[in-house]
Amino acid sequence: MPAFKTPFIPMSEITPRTVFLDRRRFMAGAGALGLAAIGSPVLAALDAKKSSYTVADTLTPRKDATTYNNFYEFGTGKGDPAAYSGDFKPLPWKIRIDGLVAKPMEFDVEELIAGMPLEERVYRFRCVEAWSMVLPWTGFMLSDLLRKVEPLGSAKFVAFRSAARPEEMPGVNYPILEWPYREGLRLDEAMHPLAIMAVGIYGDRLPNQNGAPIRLVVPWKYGFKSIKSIETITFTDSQPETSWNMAAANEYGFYSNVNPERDHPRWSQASERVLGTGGGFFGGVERRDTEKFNGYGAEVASLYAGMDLIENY
Ligand SMILES: Nc1nc2c(c(=O)[nH]1)N[C@H]1C(S)=C(S)[C@@H](COP(=O)(O)O)O[C@H]1N2
Ligand SMILES: [Mo]
Repeated sequence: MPAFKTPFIPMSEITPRTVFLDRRRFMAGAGALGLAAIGSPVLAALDAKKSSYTVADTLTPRKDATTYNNFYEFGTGKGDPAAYSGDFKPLPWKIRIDGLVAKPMEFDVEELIAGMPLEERVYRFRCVEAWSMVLPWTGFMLSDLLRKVEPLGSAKFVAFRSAARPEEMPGVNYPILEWPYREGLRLDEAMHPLAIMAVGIYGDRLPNQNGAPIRLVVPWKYGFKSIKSIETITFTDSQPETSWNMAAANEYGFYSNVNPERDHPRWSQASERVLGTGGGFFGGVERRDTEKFNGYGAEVASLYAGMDLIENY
């Protein structure tokens, strides 16, 4: 593994200097990409039923989806997660669900994968940085997992935490974000059928850089809500703290529903760059208009009836 070095660059810091650093570091990391790609254990391809939750958009090439990543536990450069996640051990893996539930449980992820009805869904995915992709995810509905622990009536939110392993995840040795990375959903959002726990992309198990062995995918929200490599899920009665909100509350709200009508304080959210269409660090030169709720409004807008989505960004 090449020597790891991360400068202090928040996700929001899209400046010419960042671009310069990133390009240089991306090139430096490129030699390690092949190694990192075969660093994950060899596992059987996932056997999943095709879901009707699918969009017809052109799929993002696998190569782009696995080499252009945000996963700050492995560094802040887009190429860092692919270059520096080779030592990460996604197996064996336990995921614990606790808090305001009748039956706190711990699951072995392999047993979970064997026991859950797996589906493949093609979702649009929109990063708050204004690039987007379209991926075939394999997974199961988050609601099917959450029901197993029998949530109490007092539970109103669900809090998620990623692994934070200084030995395996070089980025967590730097105070870039509050570690472990944490995210949260309101309970009704978490129970929505579009919210899934993903264990694969393109029919194969998740590469480390995409959040192995298990991650959240919430396609109507900005990408940072879709927390990777989850170790714990906790039911709470108050809104949980989330890492990006703790870092810059005026820029990254708790809801973070994709919304072209509410610009980021420092850039427009009206359109997005399509990942895989060139453009290096910027993740695409082709643009498309950003859709409210990332195009999933027909399914999810009712969750926010009566809410001011500019105020509750
Ligand atoms: N634990 C953790 N989860 C994370 C992140 C992260 O840095 N750490 N980055 C988020 C952001 S900003 C995005 S856009 C997506 C990227 O997912 P991908 O690499 O599979 O495209 O992961 C999200 N989940
Ligand atoms: Mo993101």
